[in-house]
Amino acid sequence: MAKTIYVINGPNLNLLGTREPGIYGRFTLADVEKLCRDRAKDLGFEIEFRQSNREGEIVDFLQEARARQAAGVALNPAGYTTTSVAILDAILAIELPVIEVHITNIHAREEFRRHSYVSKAAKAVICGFGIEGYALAISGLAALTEKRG
Ligand code: CA2
Repeated sequence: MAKTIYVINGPNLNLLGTREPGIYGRFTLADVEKLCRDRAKDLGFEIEFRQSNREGEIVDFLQEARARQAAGVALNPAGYTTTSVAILDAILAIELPVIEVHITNIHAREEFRRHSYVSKAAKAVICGFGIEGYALAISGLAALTEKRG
């Protein structure tokens, strides 16, 4: 049975492609989902694709990934990146590789976006590649999974 990778998106990412195209581009979250499914399929993985505007629901998704023995998680915590100790604690608790993804280069934007609680527990961080960053995270998780046997 193909191993599953969770792709979890935080608040407001449901608006992708409909607002602020100058910052986040014209691709929608449905386009991101298709990109993730295509890359995962090429690599022999399946995708659980989630989005929530609620912090606790993101914690629930992370715990679900653990319970379902997922290979790992690609997580764009969006606005919770800079504030959420609860999401940090969930990542520490689930003991799965979590790749933090940001569409934009958070280091080239406002100073407050640079601090990430999630980075303290993430296996790796990808930012600035646009939505291609999600595909890179899936490739990285697939490589890690192969390495671990
Ligand atoms: O670059 C990213 O992926 C971010 O995680 C996006 C977050 C932002 O708070 C982070 O600093 C960087 C914002 C997501 C909001 O998404 C929108 C998409 C379209 C229109 C408005 C918001």
